[in-house]
Amino acid sequence: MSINMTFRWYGEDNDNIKLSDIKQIPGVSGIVWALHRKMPGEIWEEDEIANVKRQLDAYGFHMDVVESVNVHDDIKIGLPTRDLYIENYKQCIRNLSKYGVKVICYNFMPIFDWTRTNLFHPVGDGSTALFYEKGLIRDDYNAMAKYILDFTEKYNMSFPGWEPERMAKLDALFRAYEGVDHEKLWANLKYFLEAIMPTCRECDVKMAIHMDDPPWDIFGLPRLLVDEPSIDRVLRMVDDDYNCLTLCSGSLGADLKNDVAAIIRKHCDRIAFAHIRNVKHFENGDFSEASHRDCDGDTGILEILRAYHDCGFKGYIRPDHGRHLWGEGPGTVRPGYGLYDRALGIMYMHGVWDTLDRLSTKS
Ligand code: DNO
Repeated sequence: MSINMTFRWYGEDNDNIKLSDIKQIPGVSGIVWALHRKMPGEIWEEDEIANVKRQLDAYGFHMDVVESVNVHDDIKIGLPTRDLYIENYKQCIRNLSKYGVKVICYNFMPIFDWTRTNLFHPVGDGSTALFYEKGLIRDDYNAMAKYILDFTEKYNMSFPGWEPERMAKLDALFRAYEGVDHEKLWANLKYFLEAIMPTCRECDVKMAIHMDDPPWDIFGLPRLLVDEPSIDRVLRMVDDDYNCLTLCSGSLGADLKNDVAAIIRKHCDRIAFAHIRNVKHFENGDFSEASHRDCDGDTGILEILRAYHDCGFKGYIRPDHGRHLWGEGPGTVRPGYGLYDRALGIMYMHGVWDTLDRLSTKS
């Protein structure tokens, strides 16, 4: 049973990794891409999409998965201006579908996307990885944002979800989210999804919501997609084949109570996109990201892959964050998105998948 393996790439002038490098990793069929210079709410124009398509075509990669078309804060907050941004979002869906896009990965996290306290934490073997120090995420969101923004400024690298333009108005953004509690945010997500589902159907584009990372509230901001009940809820709330998941094993796996493999078995047909990432926990609540090898973390990578295999998973898959290896470090690599460890992750996943294939044809 074949697997649709993909690799996230930030774009020609925005990533030190070249498509020609990715081409040398065995068994990668497509590139997970985005127009990273777009602000949430802007329309992705056809000529801009066509330009990326030309680049990917030259290497025989498909462009079926976009990560991410970011959702404007006004939609998450539920302001009257949301309808305008929803119209723009629909136009993005239409434009993307013309170039073959099948899945849009997005998130509904208020203000921040993934949150870590150290981007290059020593793993102990000479490599570094993204790290979350629980004690550092308390009240002072400005201090944490400053750490990330100093990094992006120093290395002239902006991260999706951490756009300097948005971060510059952080206090105002926090004020705008006052009163947006969990239920309000759920209602705003429902409003957004119900508004765009007809366009998704018409264009055959699946919306695949990413889990919240980490899967708990931070800085008093509500986070929704954190565990099995919340995943059940989003799928039931808008029960449509085009309302799907980006099932991120590492985001969910940051909370040891989550049984990621069980969630996969329950909802496999609604998982459009699988992110495979391994996480290692420490007793004080801190966690570090780890290699994809099962025993290097506590996420249960083997059981997760077995669950996808057993269910006949038909979606797209990619290695998620990797460690930084062999000279990769600040300035040479996007945190979590180096070449080598993600390539090793792919080979590990292919090894497991091929073995499961072989075993299942023999039995
Ligand atoms: C982390 C990524 C996320 C993801 C967004 C989707 O590295 O998996 O940042 O792209 O949350 O919108």
